[in-house]
Amino acid sequence: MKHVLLTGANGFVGKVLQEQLLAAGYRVSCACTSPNLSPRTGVEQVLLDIRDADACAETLGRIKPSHIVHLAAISHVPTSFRDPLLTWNTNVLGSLNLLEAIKQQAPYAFVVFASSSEVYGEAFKAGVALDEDSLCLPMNPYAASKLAAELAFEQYFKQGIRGVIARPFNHIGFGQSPDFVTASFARQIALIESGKQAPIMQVGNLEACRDFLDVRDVCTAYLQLLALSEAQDHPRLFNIASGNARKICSILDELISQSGASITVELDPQRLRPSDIPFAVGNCDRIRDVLNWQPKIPLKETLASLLADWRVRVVAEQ
Ligand code: A2R
Repeated sequence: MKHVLLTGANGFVGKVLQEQLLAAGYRVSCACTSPNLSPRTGVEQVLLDIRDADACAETLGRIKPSHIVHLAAISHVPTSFRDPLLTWNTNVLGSLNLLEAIKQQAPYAFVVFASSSEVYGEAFKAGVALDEDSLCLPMNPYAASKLAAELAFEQYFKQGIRGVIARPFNHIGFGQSPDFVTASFARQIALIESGKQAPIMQVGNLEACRDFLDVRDVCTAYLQLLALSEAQDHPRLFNIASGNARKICSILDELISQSGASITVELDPQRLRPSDIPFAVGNCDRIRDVLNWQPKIPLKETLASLLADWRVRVVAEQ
């Protein structure tokens, strides 16, 4: 049976991916830093801090997974500015610890590394959809750490480790932290609807264009990338993108129209990122041509699920 070790299993993407892996027939070992008190039935829990090299080796030696999806990371850009050491230790050294453990304990395992479209950084200023051969010019510690981890993966691939690197564009959906723009919008709308917030929304830069994907579509792409373990020859690097540019204000308009509440929008200068880029869209030719993957879930549906999630979550908030 195919047995996958999923790092970062309790995160936004990990929770969705667990479901899809189980549905696809994988045995799933979920690695997390603290126990999940209500784990998904059918998965096995593993406590693992990837900054601990010995623990990585012990875990890989015990589990001997056939597949690995490496999601664990400090994934929040402002946190990476606030705590670069934590970011580099987790995203780079943590990845190296995992790679060494794979090399020593599970050398036949096939690994999918979740990097990020953020690695392109300043290259987005060209204003076109970027493909995998585009320059990488990271603009924040998070992006730089992901690019460094990619280099580490490429080195281990050269030494015979099997796997691929994915660069997902902005994925959104239920369960995401309100630190991210669409979740922040949905949370505020839900708070306004429930009378917990005055009908004024605080927003950042609404003019930026992004390549938004439903997290479920991104997880489908990860599953298809795992299936490359059966292929003789394949590219090592894939954008996960829709190729569609969407202005953030169009997302806000759609969410407000789905709410029906009367809402005033106000700019909050604190929400403007120091290094914001106006246009960040991915070329998706490779993943479409090699895997026949493309996003299936309409944006309207994604935003409806996001709003429905926040309507439930704000009830539980103080
Ligand atoms: O602390 P936990 O158990 O909640 O796990 C977080 C995990 N993580 C770690 N796991 C092991 N050792 C560490 N030292 C460590 N530090 C953090 O990474 C958390 O559950 C997970 C990341 O989840 P999110 O922040 O929700 O990220 P998301 O959106 O699920 O993104 C998944 C991946 C990330 O690598 C992104 O950079 C990439 O997709 O694009």
